[in-house]
Parts: sequence; structure tokens; C-alpha cells
Amino acid sequence: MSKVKMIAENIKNLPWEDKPEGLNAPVWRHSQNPIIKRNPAKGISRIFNSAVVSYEDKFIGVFRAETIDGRPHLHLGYSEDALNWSIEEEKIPFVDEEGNGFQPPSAYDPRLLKVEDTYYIIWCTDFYGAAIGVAKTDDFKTFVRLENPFLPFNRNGVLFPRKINGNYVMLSRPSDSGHTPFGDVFLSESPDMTYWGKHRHVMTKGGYGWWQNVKIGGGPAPIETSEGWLMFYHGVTGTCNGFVYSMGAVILDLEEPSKVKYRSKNFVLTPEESYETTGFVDNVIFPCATLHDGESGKIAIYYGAADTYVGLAYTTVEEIVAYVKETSEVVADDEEIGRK
Ligand code: BMA
Repeated sequence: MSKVKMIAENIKNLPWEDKPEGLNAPVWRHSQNPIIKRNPAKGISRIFNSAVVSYEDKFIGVFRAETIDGRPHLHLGYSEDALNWSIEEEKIPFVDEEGNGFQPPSAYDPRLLKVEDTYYIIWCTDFYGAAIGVAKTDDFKTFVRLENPFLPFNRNGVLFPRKINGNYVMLSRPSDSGHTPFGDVFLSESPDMTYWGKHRHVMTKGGYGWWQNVKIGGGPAPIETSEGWLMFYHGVTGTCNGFVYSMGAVILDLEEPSKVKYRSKNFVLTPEESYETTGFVDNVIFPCATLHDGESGKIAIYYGAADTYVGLAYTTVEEIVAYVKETSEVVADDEEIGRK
């Protein structure tokens, strides 16, 4: 089998544990999960669904913090090893493009990544209902909000780590403003991160497995590989006791990412451990970030667990790409460009 290449920066100090002996699954959990527990900082009761990057040989993250007033906000956190995090008690002080304070009323499910020399934070904001917010920073000191890219209602904005055919590309999942009972993944392009268009359908909910039959949503920023864009995402099923969120994996075409090349019919992680099955919202695994090392192909996946904790899981590009290809079942018209 040819070796799968990951096209990414090297992060030699990313957290890592080898796959446990005898485990028959492509993704495995960190042995000391959850890495962020309840009441992690003054005034914050829970942190989950959060995003981290490597920064100046250490790590920095944007965390979804549920403060004790019961609202979600975005807080910065710092770490030397990407396992032990020190979380800021104050929320990120966003400003508008003129430098005036511009706080979102609420903010959750952040993604964080570098495109060229700029770091972007994408989150679910309150713009007369659920919608996608975007901000940029060069230094993690000044955070400038950009125009909201899409109209309400929308969630799960996920930016690609480089321009494709000259444009920024963002995934999103049109929704309602509540506990959305539907949803496919779409993408949109922009020349300047302000004007968005060329909207395409990417992936359909459902498929063979019931685990993703209610809705799906993008996860961490896609990872560029020689086989296509590798993306982890969440898939949701409905039960008598409510939704269950699992993690899936898909490979999108490199030049036309609205085309699905391979899509595993199986979940790659589903709530099983007590910190995933029991919490503020039971049975939720919600991946928002990866740290991945281009040289070794190691991938560390950060996911929210039960809307209460941050969990960490591992795989390698070789292992997950092989698994997605072996178990691929592309749904409906996912292989098409997504323009009707
Ligand atoms: C979604 C989002 C996520 C959350 C999930 C499960 O709609 O709000 O933040 O993890 O529900 O409660």
C-alpha cells in the first residue's frame, strides 16, 4: 500500500499515546481523559467543544466556556504540553475593524486555524439567531471580528487551512436556531473573507448507518493529504432519550472539495466512556480541532464530551485514511459537485 502523505507543518511536541494493544478501531482515547474537567477556572463551570493550535513551540486554544451565568463565551487558554491548560478568566475581547469593542452576545463551538500568516476563529454566534461569526488575530492579543459570513440560521463554520483555486473556502451547516432536527454540510467560497458565494452541497446526512441519520456537521479544519482533504465530523441520531453525537471521517476532493471521495459508513468514535455518556448533555462527542504532525502523520483530536469536558483521541493519517477507504460508502449524490 502506498504511503499516505500529510501536507502540514511539523508539530513534534504534540501529545501522543500509541494505540492500545489489541484495539480493533482506527481512533483511540487518551488514557487520562478527560483532559479538562468541571470548574476549570473561576467563573467557568464547563469547557467543551474547543479548538487548539501550536503557537511558538507551545499551544494556545480558544475554549467554549459555559460561565456561571449559564452563557457560552470564548476564552483563551495556554499550555506547554497541550494536555494541561490554563484558562483565562476573562472572555476574548473582540473588537470591530475600527478597533471598537464588539462582543458577541454568546459564542460557542469555536474552530481555530492558521491560513497563510493569520489565525482565524470561527464560531457559532448570535446574529438574530444562530449564525456563524469570524474573527482574526495575528498575535493572540488583538482579535478583530470580520463581517458575519452567512445569514442566519447556520452553525458549524469550518474554514479550510489554505485557499483553494484562489479562494478561501468555508464549510457550514444551515440549521434552525434551536436543537436543529435536520442538516447537511455545504461549502462557500470567498476571495477576501467578506463576500461569500459559489455555494455547493458537500455531504448528506444519513447513509447506511443510523448514527448520522438526523444531521451532520463539520468538525476540525480539514487536513490536507495526498488522498484528499481528511475531515472528521459529527453525525447525530435521534433516540427515545434524545440525540446521540458520534464522530465520523470523510475524504473530500483536493481541488473540488464539494465532492466526497470516500466516506466511512461507520462512526470512528461514539459515546462509550462515562465522561461521554453522562454530563450536562449525555452522549455527545463533538470534535472541533486537531493537532497533526506532517512528518510522522500523527493526529491528536480534541473533542467536547457530554457538553461538559474536553477529551482527546489519537489516530495516524495512514490508519484513518485506510479505514475510511476500506469502509467507504458514499451517500446519494455526495460525489457530485453539489450544484443543482
Ligand atoms: C449542538 C451544539 C453543540 C452541542 C450539541 C449537543 O446543537 O449546540 O454545542 O455540543 O448541540 O448538545
